[in-house]
Amino acid sequence: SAYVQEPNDKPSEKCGVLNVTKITEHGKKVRKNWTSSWTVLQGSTLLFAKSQGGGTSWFGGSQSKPEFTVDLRGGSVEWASKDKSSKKHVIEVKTRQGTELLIQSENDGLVNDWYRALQDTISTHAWE
Ligand code: I3S
Repeated sequence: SAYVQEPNDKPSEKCGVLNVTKITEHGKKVRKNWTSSWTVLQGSTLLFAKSQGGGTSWFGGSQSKPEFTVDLRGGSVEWASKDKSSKKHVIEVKTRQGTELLIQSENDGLVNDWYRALQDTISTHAWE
């Protein structure tokens, strides 16, 4: 499925369930801990909350506050190389704060959409 650009320039908003792990924090390697996370892209911020069941939970709901957020401004997104993970369809996100994340799904169309959305976000907010 193709990523569809909104016709007008409203702030990017996208959400869904992805498998996520940090691999680096403050520039230091950390142990992988793949977790299914409810993921929201809101403006230039990427937010993660614990995924609840089938992924139908809404972020603003009472039990799901974000566990973790990253600022994408000045960051980068690329397809993770094979040595980063044995999984398929893995995106590597690097932030200016020295956090590196891997995000993944078995659904390649879904991951492609996220890749495009994250790249668009980073280029849109490059000069802030
Ligand atoms: O990059 P690694 O160390 O091979 O990552 C794998 C490990 O983190 C493994 O956990 P433990 O070694 O802590 O038991 C995970 O279960 C795997 O999923 C990790 O590798 P993948 O290739 O799935 O990202």
